[in-house]
Amino acid sequence: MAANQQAFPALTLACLLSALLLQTCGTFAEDLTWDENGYVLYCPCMGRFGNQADHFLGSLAFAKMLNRTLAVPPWIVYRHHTPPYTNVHVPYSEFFQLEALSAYHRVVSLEAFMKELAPKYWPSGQRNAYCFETAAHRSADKKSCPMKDGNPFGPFWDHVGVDFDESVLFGGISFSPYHQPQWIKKFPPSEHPVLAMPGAPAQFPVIEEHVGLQRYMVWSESMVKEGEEHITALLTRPYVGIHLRIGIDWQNACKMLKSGDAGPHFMASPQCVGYNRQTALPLTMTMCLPDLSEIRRAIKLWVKKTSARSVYIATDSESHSRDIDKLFKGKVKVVSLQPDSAQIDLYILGQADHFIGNCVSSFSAFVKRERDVHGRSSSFFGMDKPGKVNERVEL
Ligand code: GFB
Repeated sequence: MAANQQAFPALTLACLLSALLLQTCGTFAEDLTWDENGYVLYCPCMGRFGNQADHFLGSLAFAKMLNRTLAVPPWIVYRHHTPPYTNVHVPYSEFFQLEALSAYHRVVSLEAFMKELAPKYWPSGQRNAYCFETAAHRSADKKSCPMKDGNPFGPFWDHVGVDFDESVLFGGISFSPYHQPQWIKKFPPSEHPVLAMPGAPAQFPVIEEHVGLQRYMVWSESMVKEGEEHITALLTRPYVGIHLRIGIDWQNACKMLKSGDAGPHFMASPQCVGYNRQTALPLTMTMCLPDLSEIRRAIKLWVKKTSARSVYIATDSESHSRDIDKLFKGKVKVVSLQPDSAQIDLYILGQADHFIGNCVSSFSAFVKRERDVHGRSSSFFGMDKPGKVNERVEL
């Protein structure tokens, strides 16, 4: 992937023109100007893409709540099974348009912040870390934020060239709007210009109020081009896209449901059982880990309902394409790619005429949110109508 950390040639030209007229592109122009309202920096150090995306939406909302510019971090991609096994840090703009975020709030890429602004306004020696007291208690001296302890923390801050000097601890506040006045009072930007945190200042999963921020996550031109090329080459519309999250780590995670260690709110499940704990619908094992008969049932149902001519299978494991193929006796094309980029799967699922996702997976949740923004239909394995228990088996 081409590193496109902060160079927006086409955009820069557009900005130059509009800057002459409107002076609107401050955040994206080559020469960044310092925001006196301060910045929020964080490491997307929990989970893989879907988890990081949930956290990103909450962090964006948090930065807006404090009226600080968000330094948008790169995505952390893990290579647990591929040499050299080190993490890759993919600039946000490689997958999504950074500039599209500014319709909601002021942003700058973390890479541009470090290159253009940090040397002058946040120099070494003045780099404070901010964390909960409880987090600091886990460190060796019990009073330092564990900013660089272990993977992915250390490699992340090393990637952007940051060492921390002092720790500022806080407690008794959360990232919710309820505590906005306390944040502002505790950390005025004049004294605390850069709030750098070990993790995202956000909840997981994303809270209901922030789900709609997905509209500002717009695929980059190169992702659209690549995704559309795959769709044209492989699929005939209408097509149903399915997400099979069935690999070994997922089987282990769903065991918690079976053993009763998890309630209806388990990872991304609020997206289908509802966000209110009091009124949440039951979360079944089929919704977490659909077996082959449920996979076949749901696909058959939605292929029939949408008169689909092809099925796209995205999976973390086995595609079951032969079994699915048999269902339609060659009348429906069944396609599965083995993309090394999860984002291509996400793109293709987002564009499907209907999507069947996994209720508990934040990878599916990304697709569901994007489809909701564009008014496209989605269902889940084990739940044909989101927010409604399956009453009978429709075929
Ligand atoms: O995205 P993610 O946070 O979703 O993590 P969950 C799952 C990762 O597995 C994705 C790969 O980011 C991909 O790298 N993956 C899963 C897939 N499904 C697909 C697929 O259909 N196609 C492709 N190409 N890749 C959480 C994890 O996963 O599950 C946590 O973030 C933890 O670390 C937990 O493992 C149990 O919410 O599904």
